[in-house]
Amino acid sequence: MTKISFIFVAIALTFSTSILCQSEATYAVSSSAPGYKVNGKTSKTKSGIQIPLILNSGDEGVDMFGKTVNELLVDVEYETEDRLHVKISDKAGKQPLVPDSPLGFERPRLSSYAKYTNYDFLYTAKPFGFKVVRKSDKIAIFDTATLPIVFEDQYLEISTKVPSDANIYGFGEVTAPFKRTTNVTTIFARDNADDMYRNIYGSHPFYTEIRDGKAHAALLMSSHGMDVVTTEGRITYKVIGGVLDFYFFVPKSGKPNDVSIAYTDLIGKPMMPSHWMLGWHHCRYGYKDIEAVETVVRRYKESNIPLETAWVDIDYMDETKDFTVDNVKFPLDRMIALGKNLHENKQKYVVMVDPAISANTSYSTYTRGVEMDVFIKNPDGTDYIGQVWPGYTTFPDWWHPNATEYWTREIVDWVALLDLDGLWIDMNEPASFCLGSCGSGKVDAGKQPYRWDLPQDVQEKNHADQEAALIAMGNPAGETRNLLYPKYAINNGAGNLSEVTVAMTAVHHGGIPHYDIHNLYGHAESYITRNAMIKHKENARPFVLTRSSFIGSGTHVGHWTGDNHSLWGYLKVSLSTVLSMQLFGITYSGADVCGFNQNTTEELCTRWQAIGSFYPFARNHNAIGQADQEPYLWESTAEASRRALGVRYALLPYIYTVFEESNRLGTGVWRSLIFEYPNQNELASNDVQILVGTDILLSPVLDEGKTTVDAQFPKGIWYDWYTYESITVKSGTQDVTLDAPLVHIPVHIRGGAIIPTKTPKYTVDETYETDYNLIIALDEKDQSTGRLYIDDGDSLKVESSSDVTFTYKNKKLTATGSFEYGSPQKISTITIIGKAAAKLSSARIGKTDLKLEQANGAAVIENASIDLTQGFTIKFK
Ligand SMILES: *[C@@H]1O[C@H](CO)[C@@H](O)[C@H](O)[C@H]1NC(C)=O
Ligand SMILES: *[C@@H]1O[C@H](CO)[C@@H](O)[C@H](O)[C@H]1NC(C)=O
Ligand SMILES: *[C@@H]1O[C@H](CO)[C@@H](O)[C@H](O)[C@H]1NC(C)=O
Ligand SMILES: *[C@@H]1O[C@H](CO)[C@@H](O)[C@H](O)[C@H]1NC(C)=O
Ligand SMILES: *[C@@H]1O[C@H](CO)[C@@H](O)[C@H](O)[C@H]1NC(C)=O
Ligand SMILES: *[C@@H]1O[C@H](CO)[C@@H](O)[C@H](O)[C@H]1NC(C)=O
Ligand SMILES: CC(=O)N[C@H]1CO[C@H](CO)[C@@H](O)[C@@H]1O
Repeated sequence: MTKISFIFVAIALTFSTSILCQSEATYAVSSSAPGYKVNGKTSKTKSGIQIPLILNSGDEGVDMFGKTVNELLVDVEYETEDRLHVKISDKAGKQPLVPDSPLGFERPRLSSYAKYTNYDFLYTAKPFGFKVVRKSDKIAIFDTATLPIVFEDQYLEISTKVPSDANIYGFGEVTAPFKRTTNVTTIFARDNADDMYRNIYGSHPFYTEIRDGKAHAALLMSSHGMDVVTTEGRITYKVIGGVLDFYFFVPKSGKPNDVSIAYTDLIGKPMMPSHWMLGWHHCRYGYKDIEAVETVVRRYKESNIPLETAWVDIDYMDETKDFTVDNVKFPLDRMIALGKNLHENKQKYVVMVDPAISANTSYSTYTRGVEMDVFIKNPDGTDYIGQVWPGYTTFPDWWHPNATEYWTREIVDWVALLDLDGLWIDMNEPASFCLGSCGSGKVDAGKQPYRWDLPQDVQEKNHADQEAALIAMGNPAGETRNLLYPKYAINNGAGNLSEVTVAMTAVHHGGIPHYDIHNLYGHAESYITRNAMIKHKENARPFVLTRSSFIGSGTHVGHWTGDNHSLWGYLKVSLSTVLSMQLFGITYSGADVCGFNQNTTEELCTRWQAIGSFYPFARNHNAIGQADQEPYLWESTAEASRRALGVRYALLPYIYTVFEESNRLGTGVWRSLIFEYPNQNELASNDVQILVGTDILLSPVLDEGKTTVDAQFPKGIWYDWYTYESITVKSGTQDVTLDAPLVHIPVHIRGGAIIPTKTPKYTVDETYETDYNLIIALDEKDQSTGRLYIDDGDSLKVESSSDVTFTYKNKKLTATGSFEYGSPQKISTITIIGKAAAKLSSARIGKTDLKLEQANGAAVIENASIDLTQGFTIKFK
């Protein structure tokens, strides 16, 4: 048996109180708590060790915000070479866990431990504290030793030491800069229009830290509400339930990308999009009728701005009820015809569906749900009623044994009827407009006004009534915790936990209070909806876009960052929110281009279309009542869109290849510079330039009135996409001011890359019908490499694919790899850029000469017509 790496250090640590000065009492840490000590023998388990703990102060806990749990177990599992699992739980096993299921999180089942690990687990016995140490450089990447652990039924606290000004990325979902600074990040799913720094739709208690050029990461697997305090020298978790279930990711290389790979090894790899999903999407809440949508599709075409997918928001519904249409404004025959027309033009069709179901006995989706008994319950067993767009609603309980069958039928019937290509699932935090319950039995109770439409005094009265009703509803059977008002009030942007959502005391199947699985609701709906889409079309990659997400959602669905605002600040922060999603494994993500709420301006929309054209998921979306923002409305916006989307569509084979890598490995589609150049600490806060994969660098204008960009370029040669002009950085990084007139977005190709492209056409399909082209961008050694992945672009089970590596070296281009993909694929134009390219005058493949010309500072072969059915070599002179 190989040795398990742990060291028993029986030295009591003393806690220094001098570092605990906190200005805001709420965020103070519990230096006064007694902590725990090891209580008896550490035992070996199948996959590691188990350490019993007992309260350090005899039997008196301080009950800071809940009931102290006296006896704990620490299960340490050496899961893989780069992943360590440390779970601190109550010995009695009463604390609720994230359900071990696809609707929660499916844990790996281990029967052995990793024989070699990149980390050591070290602990102290009295008080108990632990460290995770990276073996290669002995750095403690997680170290709880400065503060006592607190473990109460409704309050858990644990802290780790970090260096000052630590490079912390992650913790979300939050609308904030990419690198997290001193602040509190609250994690609790909430419907809110991208309130800066506050909790919004998704829950991801995960972070990556880059320290001295090396990265590691930690996940707290919890579905409970929490505050994460990132402050000078420390991260503190303050969680209102469950257990302390940590995973640490310590790749040997210390490369940030390897952290993403290790994280997604646990939570699942990001979904693989179809070709068409990478096209441009357009949507708006507030199109007044189907004709308005048809007009948009037509005007896009007249303006020659690519449109791949037309979306319809809740406007199409009959009184905003799911799976119905408004017979006057969006009659069914016209809705069906829209889909047919789109498909005839090789375009796609997506509509919105909300989880809340109108409590209306003449609505069959509701009555079927009642028959199958699938809705969330009040503590007394009656259906729980909230309020969403259609008025009083019920909410499917995804954990009910009938829920999957129920929802699948509703989805499949609807998607088949309209011949939809995808679904957009919104309001799944879940959002509800009452405080907790709107009252039992509100069935067929009419469509009451929305809260915000009422006079202030009426709103206040209603709120007070709802609060009283909520308290009167009482706790689920056997529940002793204070679910409505836990003593530790997380910094929830909505106030009390049951505000704008389902009551914490509402009950899911098996008696689970909503309190324990609130953050999983949107994730569970995502999983079931995705499978319903697969049921509809067995072998098409399902398209589901969700608002609320959880650890692992990216395996099933994409995400848009929610209801942002048409403001310059939101344009800027959209880049960091999309970057954070990449870390969470939701690589297919993007923000509403031109902004959702508030009126956009021509300049803002023009700049937003330019960078938005490169979001992994790229869609213009606007809110009801706001100024129109279709990109064809202003000449500058139209021109910027045509140009930027021209680049995106040209890059589709490259972007698709990056997605394939993301799907296989877990790496980001969008990447921050620091993740690719971790040793350049001056890039640590740069969240305004973006790498698509490793080879395409975007430097957008994000400020009003500016026509230049102050950009940072890392070491290497960077070629301007449009002119092939180069910037050479010999070492470190270089600041460069780039020209960026209104319709222009600077795009650079990394020297050393070979980029596969296509000739951009109006739709993705038409673009894919053109031949492949290659851009060979030479590095300082006149070399470069690149990869091209090809499959049919839509099958869930890929039957055949090609995976080609291109290498340029010593004036020779070689293509090697696998060439299984059936349909004929050809390479047409090959463009070589870089100083050495100017000296090339001829090229040969086998015994055939290829015509090579010098044009615009590049050596170009046109109409090469090289079959991609086997490897080849081209020799240049
Ligand atoms: C911290 O969050 C608050 C909002 O809660 C925000 O106003 C402030 O700017 C943030 N501070 C930093 C340093 O990011
Ligand atoms: C599931 O639905 C059926 C009706 O289709 C119902 O008879 C049954 O009670 C439901 N199951 C549960 C667990 O509620
Ligand atoms: C119930 O649905 C029917 C059919 O769509 C509709 O006419 C009616 O107004 C709805 N009733 C309520 C109370 O919302
Ligand atoms: C939260 O609930 C408490 C207790 O009922 C109440 O006093 C307080 O005003 C509520 N807070 C908000 C923001 O509604
Ligand atoms: C926004 O645009 C709408 C529609 O053009 C207009 O009615 C409204 O007054 C504008 N709002 C503001 C704040 O300018
Ligand atoms: C490549 O083919 C196109 C269209 O067939 C033609 O217009 C062009 O002149 C050709 N270029 C070269 C260099 O032969
Ligand atoms: C950062 C920012 O611009 N926040 C704004 C978001 O939108 C709300 C509502 O319009 C404004 O009040 C905030 O200032």
